[in-house]
Amino acid sequence: MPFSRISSDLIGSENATRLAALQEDYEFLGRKLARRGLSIDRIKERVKAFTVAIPSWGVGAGGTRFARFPLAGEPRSVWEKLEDCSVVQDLGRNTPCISIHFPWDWTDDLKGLRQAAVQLGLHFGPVNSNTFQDRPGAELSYKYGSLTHTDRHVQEQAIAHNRACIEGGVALGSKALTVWIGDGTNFPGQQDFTASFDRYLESAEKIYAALPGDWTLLIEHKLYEPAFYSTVIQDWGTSYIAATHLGDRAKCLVDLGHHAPTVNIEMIVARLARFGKLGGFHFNDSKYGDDDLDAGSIDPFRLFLIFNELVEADLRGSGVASLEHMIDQSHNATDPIESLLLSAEAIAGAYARALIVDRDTLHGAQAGNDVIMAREQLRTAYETPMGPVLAMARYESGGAIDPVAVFRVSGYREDRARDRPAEGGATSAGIV
Ligand code: AFD
Ligand code: MN
Ligand code: MN
Repeated sequence: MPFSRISSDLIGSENATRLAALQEDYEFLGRKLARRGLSIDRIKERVKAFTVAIPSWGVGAGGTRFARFPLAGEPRSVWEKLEDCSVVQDLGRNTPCISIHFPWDWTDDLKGLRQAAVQLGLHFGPVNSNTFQDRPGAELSYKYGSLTHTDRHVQEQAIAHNRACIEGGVALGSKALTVWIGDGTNFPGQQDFTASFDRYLESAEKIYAALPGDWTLLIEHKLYEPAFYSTVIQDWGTSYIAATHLGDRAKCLVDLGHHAPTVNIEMIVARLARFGKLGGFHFNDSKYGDDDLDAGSIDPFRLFLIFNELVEADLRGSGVASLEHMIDQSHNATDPIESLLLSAEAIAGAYARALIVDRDTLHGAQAGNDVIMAREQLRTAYETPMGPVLAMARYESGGAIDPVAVFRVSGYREDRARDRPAEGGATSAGIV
């Protein structure tokens, strides 16, 4: 059976079996929140307005340095990735945006791609450039770096690729370019730290100069990997220096998995937001490093604390709405569609919980150094089960009360396994 969207009839009939219970739970939670002076309906409306972008690479099976295990029915082209993104959006209703990756998703028909997306109720978010791999047949290699390479010709090739990404993004209606580079070294002495960063700034200036006026350049840092001794854009400090050097339209992108273990990411978020340099997120979760596990699956409290800072930033006038919220995950052991549905829900749930923090009491407790009262405000909000708000927001937006259940009943993956026979190596392999 060729691709067709999950039918609204199926979503409707599945919802009918769950609606009464949802209404009961929603009313109960509404009464609980009302006792705290909160309107559940207002929170639901804020949740409905919140969206997070899907990475095009996230709908295929990911992999590790050791292997990639293909998934029957995974998408083989950017067109098929769109189809899977539309399933996530149709069921979950908070992921209408796709962040694509060039050259992985390159097609000569970008206009057609944009139209196909619109027909599926989708649009394109930030474009990701890729100078961490060599393109087959490329003239010059990125083995020893790209934007920071010692050879000016390699730098120029990498800059030209970023310019091409901007042009492609313009055709798709994107408004941002995300740049993550793997440049760095494996051994002490291999490169000069200062000269490498100077070369980065020089290259980034040229990319920044090519940005259309309404575009943002998002600089993504990561502490290590593939370089294991030093990385040029390794932390938020370096990212902040680069973004400040480049100008107002350069911002920092925080990928949750790109910090050393135990680093206080929510505090980084607060700092960057305060100085107008927070551009967006790559949401995921991790236990050890850049694990790219599903958002909220390891440390949901940290996700909540990040949103707590975003809500605080919102009160100061620089918050959630102006940021590029994206997922960046690698699904090696699950069906990517199911992982993405649950991740988007976990992210929206962290936001919903942050919205119900009693800010006046929190700020009063902070001012009075009432430590217990202050932390209690966060704990109380975090422990409030906001599932009914998320489910009601989805239901009222035309989505599924239980998206994973409907996805399984739909037989979508089984159908795709039949009409998308594996082509071998069709999706990007390895770590993403
Ligand atoms: C890499 C990086 C980073 C980036 C992604 C897509 O770790 O997370 O966002 O690829 O370019 O794996
Ligand atoms: Mn990332
Ligand atoms: Mn990563």
